[in-house]
Amino acid sequence: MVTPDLEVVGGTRRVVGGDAGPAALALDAAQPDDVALIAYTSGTTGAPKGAVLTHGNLLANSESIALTWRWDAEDRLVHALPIFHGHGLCVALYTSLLVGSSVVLLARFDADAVLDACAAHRATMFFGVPTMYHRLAASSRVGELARLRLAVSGSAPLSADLHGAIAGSAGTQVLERYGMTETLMTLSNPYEGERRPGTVGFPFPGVEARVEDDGALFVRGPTVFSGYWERPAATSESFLDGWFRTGDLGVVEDGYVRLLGRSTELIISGGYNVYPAEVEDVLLGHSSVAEVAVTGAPSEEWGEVVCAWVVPDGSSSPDVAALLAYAAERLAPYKRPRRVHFVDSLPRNSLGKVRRSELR
Ligand code: MCA
Ligand code: AMP
Repeated sequence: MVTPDLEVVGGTRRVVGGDAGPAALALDAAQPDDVALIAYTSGTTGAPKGAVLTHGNLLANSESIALTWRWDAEDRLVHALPIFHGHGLCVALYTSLLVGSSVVLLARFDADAVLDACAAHRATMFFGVPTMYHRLAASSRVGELARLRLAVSGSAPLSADLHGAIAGSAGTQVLERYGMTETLMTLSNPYEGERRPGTVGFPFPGVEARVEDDGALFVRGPTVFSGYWERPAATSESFLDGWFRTGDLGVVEDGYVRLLGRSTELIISGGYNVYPAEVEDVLLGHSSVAEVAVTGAPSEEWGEVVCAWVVPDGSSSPDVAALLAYAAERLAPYKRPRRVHFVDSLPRNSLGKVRRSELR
């Protein structure tokens, strides 16, 4: 086995030289525009699209995060996020690797396990989705978050109430930031200065953001991907004059961006994305369903939960349990409806399209 040398460069441990051989050299040869990662994200039709991220995108993302959040080699991050998404992989893990800091990897999120790990490893940082903060806030140990220098929330909206609850019981001002798989991290509340509850702050270094009159949020900068893998039409639809159309709606208040929802029908449950079309297609396959529309219903714990509005086909009496069992065999747990409403008909516009806003 080859043992590479370790060199300390400005506090960062790097593997250099030794007789590590051609494999190590090949890694170093990657150019900024070379493809590093194809991250799959669902589309409005439910069909996954591969977001092509380059080495340059990943590096820009980690460098701007480290700079903005004052992340250095002394930091210790408690990590309980899935590493198959940008949050757990590109924000938490890659930045730790770039900076040369330490990570305590937990197999899954559990409020006690996170707080135990913070204490046992003298952690300085925790990153989570709002559902995790909701569970931490409900714990009698929430005050222990005070030992961290930084707690970050992202992937879904952190309500001002939850922000306030954690500030009230732990004294911690959770730092909320915003990003997407396609753009990596683009907006962040400040490390120093006011972290304004209910907002996602300002652009990261090198990133530009703009909100149109209709609220559409556009971003551009070195973290923004180059396009979807082998999907030129989807790629050109998502850019306007070089700016990426996020699909999120916002407003700028004193320079802070406040998100107001999405222009698409995406449901975000516990930080996971659910596209109504995929759930509707499955439910339509059940013999008792004539028509169905799926929406997100507000939930304090999950942000949103999946809600199905079903027009029964009339041949048998509606059976929620049977429908949920059918869905459970075909959908990942976070995509399954938590609520089912039987209705006589779905509200539709003159073109026949379901008016989801009337169902919510
Ligand atoms: C689990 N369940 C869910 C979810 N997760 N239901 C709805 N929404 C969910 N997100 C189901 C379980 O399957 C189970 O169903 C029931 O809920 C209770 O499970 P529980 O044990 O309480 O849940 P858990 O396993 O503790 O998971 C909760 C979680 C998890 C830890 C909050 O959802 C999670 O890790 N979310 C993070 C997702 C994330 O990293 N997203 C980033 C993507 P049953 O009772 O039927 O068995 S966005 C991104 O990456 C961009 C770049 C960004 O901006 O960050
Ligand atoms: P994904 O496509 O899985 O990368 O999810 C990206 C989406 O997550 C964004 O388009 C937003 O809708 C949402 N998101 C990420 N961070 C936040 C946040 N801090 N507040 C509200 N929504 C967020």
